[in-house]
Amino acid sequence: MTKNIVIIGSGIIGLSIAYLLLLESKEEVKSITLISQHFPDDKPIDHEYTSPWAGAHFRPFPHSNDNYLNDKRESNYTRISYDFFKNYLVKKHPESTVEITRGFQFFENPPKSFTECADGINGKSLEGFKILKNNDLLFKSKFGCQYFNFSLNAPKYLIFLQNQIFELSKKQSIPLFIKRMKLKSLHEVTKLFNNTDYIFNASGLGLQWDGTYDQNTYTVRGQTLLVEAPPHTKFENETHVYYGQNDHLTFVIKRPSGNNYDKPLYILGGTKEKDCFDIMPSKLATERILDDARIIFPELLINGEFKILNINVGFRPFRKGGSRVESETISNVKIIHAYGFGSMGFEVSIGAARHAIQLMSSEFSPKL
Ligand SMILES: Cc1cc2nc3c(=O)[nH]c(=O)nc-3n(C[C@H](O)[C@H](O)[C@H](O)COP(=O)(O)OP(=O)(O)OC[C@H]3O[C@@H](n4cnc5c(N)ncnc54)[C@H](O)[C@@H]3O)c2cc1C
Ligand SMILES: *[C@@H]1O[C@H](CO)[C@@H](O)[C@H](O)[C@H]1NC(C)=O
Ligand SMILES: *[C@@H]1O[C@H](CO)[C@@H](O)[C@H](O)[C@H]1NC(C)=O
Ligand SMILES: *[C@@H]1O[C@H](CO)[C@@H](O)[C@H](O)[C@H]1NC(C)=O
Ligand SMILES: *[C@@H]1O[C@H](CO)[C@@H](O)[C@H](O)[C@H]1NC(C)=O
Ligand SMILES: CC(=O)N[C@H]1CO[C@H](CO)[C@@H](O)[C@@H]1O
Repeated sequence: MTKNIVIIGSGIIGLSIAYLLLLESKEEVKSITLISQHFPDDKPIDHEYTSPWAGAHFRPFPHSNDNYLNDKRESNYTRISYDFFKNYLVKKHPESTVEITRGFQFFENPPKSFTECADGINGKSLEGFKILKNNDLLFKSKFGCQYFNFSLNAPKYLIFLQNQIFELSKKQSIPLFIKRMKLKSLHEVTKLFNNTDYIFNASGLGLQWDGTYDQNTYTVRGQTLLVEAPPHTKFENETHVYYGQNDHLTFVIKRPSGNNYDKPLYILGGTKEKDCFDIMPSKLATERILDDARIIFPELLINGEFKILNINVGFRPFRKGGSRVESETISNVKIIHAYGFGSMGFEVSIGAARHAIQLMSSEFSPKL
């Protein structure tokens, strides 16, 4: 059976699903309709649209005891994405901006899960994993580790995906419909597109059938600074995350340009604020980031100052208990949910999209 597919959401998750459907899926896709309130080439970018505000890099995490299976599933997504980035995009598509770098994490108060190398944060599944020696520890940190990593330019990567979707659908003569709208509910989709076979729900926070959003989702605000730095610092090939006192989080992630001529740009972060919905940059947060970064990452200073080009504010779409990648049938409509990825939409993107596509194939086949 050929399939008319509707994808809701044009963030990293919705675009990755469309991309992989066209690139590698064996499904017979009849058409793809992408419905979204926002798209990667919007100017200016809305703060409700999370993906373009991301770092973005790969930051592995230990599996927690109380959410072990979910963490394991999400961790698996990140390894699948890493492999795809390293073995496919880096080699075939330099314009994707994906670069492999070295990742570092430093802790002033290291959690046990890190010092004991719990599942998810050890050499078993992390290429190049190493615990740092004392004299390699940054500033006041008591523990640090390193692993191989990637960084990418989030806004440019989204545009790359969109271009690939256009190109691949054309090449394969699969009709692609792009519809910009704010859906009032998932139910509305079936009224607008009455020949829909499958709906992918990649709406970030989980738009529901009845028009509300998943009650378990919530946002965590993130403020970061886009800075220009001197050429050829170590951060060219390294991303650093520093966990200080009082939950101070300070990180630097290269923002690769995809070509060699642009200025060296970095994302300097950042905050993680629950229950804060302010789209305006907070001066206090900016100063906190700068104060910490001045001490921890002084290599980024130009003539003793940070050269700030932009202040980013985005809202990470979290979900209690973890992301939802699940199939569901409502009123005979087959839905595959893929939302609630919090602070790791880019790192899980390829693994999560593949899983969502697998569910489309496996869950809805006629059961005899
Ligand atoms: C400061 C910051 C730093 C980050 N750093 C990283 C990082 O280093 N690595 C990493 O992996 N992740 C990072 N993230 C997290 C990452 O950005 C998110 O996990 C990811 O963007 C979520 O993608 P998404 O596609 O689920 O949601 P979104 O990008 O929000 O996309 C949701 C889509 O659904 C559409 N939509 C929603 N509701 C409706 C509706 N009712 N009708 C029509 N369309 C609708 C929207 O228009 C949008 O297109 C960071 C986030 C922030 C804020
Ligand atoms: C589906 O929509 C088309 C075009 O809007 C319409 O002509 C057709 O009658 C609809 N079919 C059903 C079953 O509603
Ligand atoms: C999208 O996800 C939400 C969150 O769980 C879910 O409740 C809703 O039904 C989904 N939307 C659709 C169209 O399936
Ligand atoms: C980063 O890596 C590139 C490519 O391997 C290399 O040319 C460059 O010198 C490295 N930068 C630094 C500061 O080490
Ligand atoms: C990881 O995800 C892939 C793709 O969805 C799946 O085939 C595989 O079984 C998963 N592995 C684990 C250990 O969960
Ligand atoms: C696996 C892999 O590609 N690792 C890379 C990680 O980053 C370092 C530093 O840039 C590279 O040398 C590795 O090849």
